[in-house]
Amino acid sequence: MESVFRKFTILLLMVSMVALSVPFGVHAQEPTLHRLWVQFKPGHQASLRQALEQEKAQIHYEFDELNAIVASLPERAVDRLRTSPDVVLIEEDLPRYPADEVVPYGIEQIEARRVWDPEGSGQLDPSAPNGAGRLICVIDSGVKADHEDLSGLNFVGGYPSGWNTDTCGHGTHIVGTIAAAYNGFGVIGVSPGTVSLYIVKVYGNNCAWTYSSTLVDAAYRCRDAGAHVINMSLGGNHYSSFEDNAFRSLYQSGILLVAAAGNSGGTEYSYPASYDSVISVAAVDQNNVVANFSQKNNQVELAAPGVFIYSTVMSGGYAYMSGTSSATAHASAAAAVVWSGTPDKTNAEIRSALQQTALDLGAAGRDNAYGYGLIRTKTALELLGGAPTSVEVTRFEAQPDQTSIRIEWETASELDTMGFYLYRAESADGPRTRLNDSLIPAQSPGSATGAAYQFVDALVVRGLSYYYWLEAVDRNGASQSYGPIRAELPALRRLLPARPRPTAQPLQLRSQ
Ligand SMILES: [Ca+2]
Ligand SMILES: [Ca+2]
Repeated sequence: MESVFRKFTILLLMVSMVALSVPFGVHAQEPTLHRLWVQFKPGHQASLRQALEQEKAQIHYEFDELNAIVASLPERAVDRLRTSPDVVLIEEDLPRYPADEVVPYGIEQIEARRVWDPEGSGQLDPSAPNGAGRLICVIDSGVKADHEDLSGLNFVGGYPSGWNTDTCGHGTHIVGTIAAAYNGFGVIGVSPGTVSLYIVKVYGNNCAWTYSSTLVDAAYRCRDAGAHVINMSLGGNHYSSFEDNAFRSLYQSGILLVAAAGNSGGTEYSYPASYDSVISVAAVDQNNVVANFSQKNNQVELAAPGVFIYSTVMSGGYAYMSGTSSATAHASAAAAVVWSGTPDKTNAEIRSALQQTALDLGAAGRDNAYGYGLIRTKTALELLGGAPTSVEVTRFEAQPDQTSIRIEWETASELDTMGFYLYRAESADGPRTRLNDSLIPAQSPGSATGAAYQFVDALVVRGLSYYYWLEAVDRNGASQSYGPIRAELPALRRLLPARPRPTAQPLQLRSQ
């Protein structure tokens, strides 16, 4: 560790000498403009505007109700403005960002995103399984296939004609939970836009009921379409020997069957969930507490989120729905994600892995409310050996110090960590410069304990925003990118007196 520390100190000093002569020179030519809220004294609006115009400020807004003008002006002008008799207060005009895509809580709760985007970057990890290559057949009310968050999905077909429309909304919500696209808006599915889907529409203009024969016919159509998983967010409380036989043979043919435990809140069986060949899924809330409506019996096998689930609706928007239906959708898609990472496994092996790795809830061991417990997608994948190597960065932050910006990050473990590169740019989409010439190595490769890292970027100019990215390299050489995160040394507090010249500081790498 000593030698590593020294090596990086030298490296950064070398980088400093090169960099010092370049960016500082450029920025000295053009004074940085500060975009500010300037509050004027009542009655001084016109004279403030005149003063700003004399300073060649760019005026963006005048808010009469707030006694304020928003303008961009050079630093020296700000100094003069501070002592102006027209001015009450000067504040920075702060950035406000657009609202992001909503990640419904269930996606995190069942460890789905930890499989395909562990760092939450908004980009799929190219080496991670995500359901691609598996086919889920959804037997429901059809789907609004032209919904903005579903239209890009991999629908391989459906039955009957009109399967791609939905007149009661249930199926559209279920499909959104299974597979809504990871596209920056709307919601995200457990399989983020990547699993293949076949849709069998068994309800007409209401979502009231269908015959068991129609359900069996639908399931056969799923099989004929090549389904790996059949999602049945439906059920009824009378046993049918025909259904039982049909589902047993479908299971024996290699298809994973998933159905809703039922929403009556009682202990009665619900079919098809309560056939031995079918996984019966209970609903839990965000706190892993079983929903009061979720049926509890000795056929309940797994639990998944099913209370206030946010997903796509047939009006084209998004809404909440509760039910073991939604829990079923989470379970089906989780199974597809696991299976896509371990395509050699059988349906029975996937089912067994989901049971073995479930988070035990309620009474110790398997119980009638939660079954084996909450589905854990990533853990199931790990059990089957299908998890990709990855570096899980749990914290990545940049903080201004007196004269530099301190970048810190931590890993959840060092099991797969080889090392890191840091990159910097002056805008979120600007050209990036790598800050370290050679890899910042993992502190204890192979350790199950995480580590903390620090890098001091001393080559910064006050008042400029910097964007940082962290590239984490795993032990197979594959990398994942984190960021950008943004930081700047505040200019305003330094307006008086004149700003000091930034000084370079050696890089620090510290062990935890
Ligand atoms: Ca989306
Ligand atoms: Ca339990």
